[in-house]
Amino acid sequence: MREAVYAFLRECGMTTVFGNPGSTELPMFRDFPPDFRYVLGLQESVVVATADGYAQARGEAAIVNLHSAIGVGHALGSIFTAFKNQTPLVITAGQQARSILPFEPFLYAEQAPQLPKPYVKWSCEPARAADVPAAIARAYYVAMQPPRGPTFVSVPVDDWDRPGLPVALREVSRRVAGDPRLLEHAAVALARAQRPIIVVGASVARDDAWDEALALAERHEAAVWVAPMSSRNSFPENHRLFAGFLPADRGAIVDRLEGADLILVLGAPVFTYHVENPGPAIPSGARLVQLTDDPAAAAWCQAGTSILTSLKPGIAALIAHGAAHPRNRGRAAPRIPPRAAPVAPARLTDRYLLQRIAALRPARSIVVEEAPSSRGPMHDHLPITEPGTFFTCASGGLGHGLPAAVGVALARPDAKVIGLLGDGSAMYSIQGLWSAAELGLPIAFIIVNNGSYRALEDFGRHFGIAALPGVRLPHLDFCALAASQGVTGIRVDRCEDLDAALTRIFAADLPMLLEVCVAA
Ligand SMILES: Cc1ncc(C[n+]2csc(CCOP(=O)(O)OP(=O)(O)O)c2C)c(N)n1
Repeated sequence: MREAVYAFLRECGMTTVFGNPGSTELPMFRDFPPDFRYVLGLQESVVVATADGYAQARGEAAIVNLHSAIGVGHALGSIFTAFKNQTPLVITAGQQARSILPFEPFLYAEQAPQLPKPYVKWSCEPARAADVPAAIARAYYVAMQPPRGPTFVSVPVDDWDRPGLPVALREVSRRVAGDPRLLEHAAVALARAQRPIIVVGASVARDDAWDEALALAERHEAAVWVAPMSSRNSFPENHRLFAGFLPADRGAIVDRLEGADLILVLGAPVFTYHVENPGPAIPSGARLVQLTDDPAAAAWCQAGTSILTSLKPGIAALIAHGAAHPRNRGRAAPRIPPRAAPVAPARLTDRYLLQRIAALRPARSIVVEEAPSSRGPMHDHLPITEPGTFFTCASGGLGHGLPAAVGVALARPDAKVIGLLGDGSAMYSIQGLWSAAELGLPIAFIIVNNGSYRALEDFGRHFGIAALPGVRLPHLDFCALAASQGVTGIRVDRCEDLDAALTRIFAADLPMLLEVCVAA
């Protein structure tokens, strides 16, 4: 059976196996084919997040192997994130041998296919060893169907050395096409709108529809906002029509969208909220049209029309329908909020750091961000202007960014990867530094060290709490943590030293870590 699985994985291009091994999987790696490589992560949440970054950056599914129930348990937070990220992962996990399953053996996974639910799209433990290749093939096709996401196959350890039925790679559609009638209505509504606003979400980037979104916005002279908590970049943030980032707050969203007569949401839910706030979802007088590849997001959309479609063909259909309505040629220019003013080098703040990263980072470099309270300053001072150059997690689950940067760098050796990480966030998956060092990936890890869970301190004020326990992070030494894993670290706590340090880590051909001690 093992040969049949490897033959299928090879055909799909899944020749990089992300894993952390255990006794219940070892026969999977007997005669490990020389054209495959194994990427070792030192904890399973790191393994899955690394695979997530790799799969997203390639736009193809990645294969992961975890150790029985405990490995899946460790990985579950990252599986949740991969589900929210719509990242195609085929996750296998070891199970005890079939003949001893009734006797609750050591490392046995009880109800193995249930364990990662509901954060996998499909899961199974095949009834026979012979069916494992077919199960993995199904897991692959499901992972790649929109909305993409992780799938799971539990494999009893004795199966790998039993006969298996080979499976051939089939062509299975990876996109869905929207209802032409609804798309036509949407195109007409857009052409007739006096003040259309476009909201772009991560599915625009995931479906490689950057050019289409740009062309549509320019055709209709529509202001473009980024959907709340978007995990990918879908529009040039230095474009004259770029309006900014919607907050994850119902009332604040309505304020930003006020005055629109048509809100066209491309590839995002309507909307992701982080705080309670009563009231309508969209301003009164506005009509909403959503293009989404996610049937669930279409079903719970709070207003208007939802069109289930992959984003590239969906937006292309809106463009193909025709030019802006002649009546609208003379309509008022879209309202674009003013850009943030530059910050002076008075104190080493996260804002100043982000401004210098923007000035010094290599062309086409990719930012993988997990620095919660620096997200706003990043939006203000580090504009992302090219497609496929920004990743963060859609789930809000910390521990994704550091290993995801490793996966992105593995997939994109042509680009400098910058891991922009909070001190708290980095500690959830600090073992990822070891993988970066072992793989020799020239990632620039930048730790925004503010000595606290600053976002929670800020959030405490939302609940009227002035002082919170458990949010201070003194005594962490990131240079020492890096050095112990084979990564060179430098620490900076003065504005004067920042440019030289950034220049050095951006030029390095091995991973480096820059710990920036920032003022409040
Ligand atoms: C796995 C997980 N645990 C806890 C949280 C709650 N949480 C949200 S923001 C945050 C603080 C992150 O600290 P840091 O990375 O230092 O960034 P800062 O807030 O200081 O910008 C925490 C703990 C979370 N989102 N995910």
